[in-house]
Amino acid sequence: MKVFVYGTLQRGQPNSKLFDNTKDGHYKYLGVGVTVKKYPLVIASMFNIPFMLPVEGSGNNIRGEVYEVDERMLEALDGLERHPVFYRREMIPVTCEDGCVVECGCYLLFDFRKELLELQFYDSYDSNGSHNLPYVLRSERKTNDKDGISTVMSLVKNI
Ligand code: PCA
Repeated sequence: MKVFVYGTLQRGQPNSKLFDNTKDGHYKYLGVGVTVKKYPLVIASMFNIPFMLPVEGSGNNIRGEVYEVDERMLEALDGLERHPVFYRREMIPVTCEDGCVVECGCYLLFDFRKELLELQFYDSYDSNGSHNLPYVLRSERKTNDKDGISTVMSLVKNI
């Protein structure tokens, strides 16, 4: 199955190492991709987490990376992204470098708080970009809940 990643899972970004745990299955990097549709891509919460929001036609065509992953790797990615509780994986069309359009799984934030639509919309994500909002690793989050996920959920989702 193909996945499109646009955030911290991209090469050189804070969670890209996940792809290299071979006990979590296997992957093949297929190249850069751009979403066929426009979406808002925002950086939110005190941990500066990137979220693509399922509002088609608003925002930008998002640039990311396309991977072929096996079943085990997909499970590992779903685990990291807490699909379907936190991000939810949905199929979206993506244009690859060769111009072909492929359907890819992509982690979007559903049931998000409407305030997120007032944030700046990006067209690609780099934790160390000029926005000065570097991603805070789960291991570095100082919250009462383990890895800060419940804290983040209450900030960005309507739950
Ligand atoms: N990880 C997933 C979704 C957002 C994030 O940080 C990704 O890179 O696509």
